[in-house]
Amino acid sequence: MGGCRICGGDLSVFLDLGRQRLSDVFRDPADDSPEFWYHLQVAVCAACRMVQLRDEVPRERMFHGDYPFRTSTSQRMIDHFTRTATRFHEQELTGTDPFVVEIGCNDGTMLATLAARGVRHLGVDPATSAVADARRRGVNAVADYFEQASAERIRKQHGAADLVYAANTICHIPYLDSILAGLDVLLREDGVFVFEDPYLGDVVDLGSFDQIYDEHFYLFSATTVADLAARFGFALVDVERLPVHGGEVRYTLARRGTRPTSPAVAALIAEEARRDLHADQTLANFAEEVARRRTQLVATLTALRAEGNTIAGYGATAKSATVLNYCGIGPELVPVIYDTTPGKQGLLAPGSHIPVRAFPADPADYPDCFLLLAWNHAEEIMAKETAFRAAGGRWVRYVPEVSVS
Ligand code: DWN
Ligand code: ZN
Repeated sequence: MGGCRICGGDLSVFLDLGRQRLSDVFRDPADDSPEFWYHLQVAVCAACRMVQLRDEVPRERMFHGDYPFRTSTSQRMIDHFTRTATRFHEQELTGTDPFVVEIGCNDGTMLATLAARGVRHLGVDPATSAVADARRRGVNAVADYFEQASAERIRKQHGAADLVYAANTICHIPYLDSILAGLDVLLREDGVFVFEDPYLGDVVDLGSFDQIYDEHFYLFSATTVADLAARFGFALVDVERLPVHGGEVRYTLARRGTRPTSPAVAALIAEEARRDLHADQTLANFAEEVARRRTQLVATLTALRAEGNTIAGYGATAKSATVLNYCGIGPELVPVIYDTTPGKQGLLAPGSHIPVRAFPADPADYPDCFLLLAWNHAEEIMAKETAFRAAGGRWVRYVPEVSVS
């Protein structure tokens, strides 16, 4: 087994989610070529306690021109990023002619607000089709991977950045040494690097094991991010818990000694120590809960089908690849998944080969039960689907526990 991607320490696997397909590679039904697979095992480092995947999937296989996910498929996420951009504009981008870079800008949902306010900006994302969508919104974006070499190019062309931001991107990148070296080149002396990703503490609390898939290489915490920052001359100066995507933390890094540290950092690190978040026993308990969840979910779906109910998946999320393939759920239990993303419709979900379709135009064609694969958008979805529930429809959930209601 290779060592920790951060410190080279020994890794120990605490959760094995089996042979998995790439979570965002939806398949043409006519394609009969062998499907790429990798082994999804989750490990913790004995030295720095960073939780990470044991195997690394080459980035070009995951983040390519046809990457189908679009940030703007959720109104609640659009609102979140509009608020984020407004706050940046008011608090961080207050100097003369400020410059902001977003790593993994996707369709430009966050940068669009800053572009409309005339702020100098650049989005960087390897997904060319998402970058094309961003440009259509009036956002300056380049199709590229962010790393030390591209950071040097950006610095040369645009000058130093006041702020570098990344949402749901940094946990996707195994080579954080190159990212932090790139930030060192690109950031102004007193600039900040702000990123937000799923929080290990929430994943453990909710048993949301589907936050683990090829793209989510790390599960961060305040403890491990503080350690990571210190290794590269940065300091973790602020943390903020976010209610999006089932619980995330927004981390703010600055060059060591350039910014005061918020008391929130020590408070979250202390809470993680108090609850033994990184302890082998905590992680082993989490793995046991994942196995229980699988047994309960399969039993629940099997019983619903045996009673004659029709079932459809709600949201062909990347996360759902982990759940469906780990639980062995295929078209015999869930014959279709509905999703609003045009780039996923008409294709087959990775591994399970469940067809992905647009939602039925006529609510009479809705199933008896929806398996809520986009559980992280539950609030938004429930508000939109009141008629389904009113007509007697039921929701099957597996986060934070298996339930039918
Ligand atoms: O980290 C990542 C997150 C931010 O986005 C990436 N690695 C990939 C992707 O993960 P995901 O696919 O699990 O994200 P979401 O936001 O949970 O995906 C929601 C899916 O559900 C999308 O395909 C859109 C769809 N959807 C829908 O059909 N109706 C979503 C909503 C809110 C809806 O009402
Ligand atoms: Zn380590």
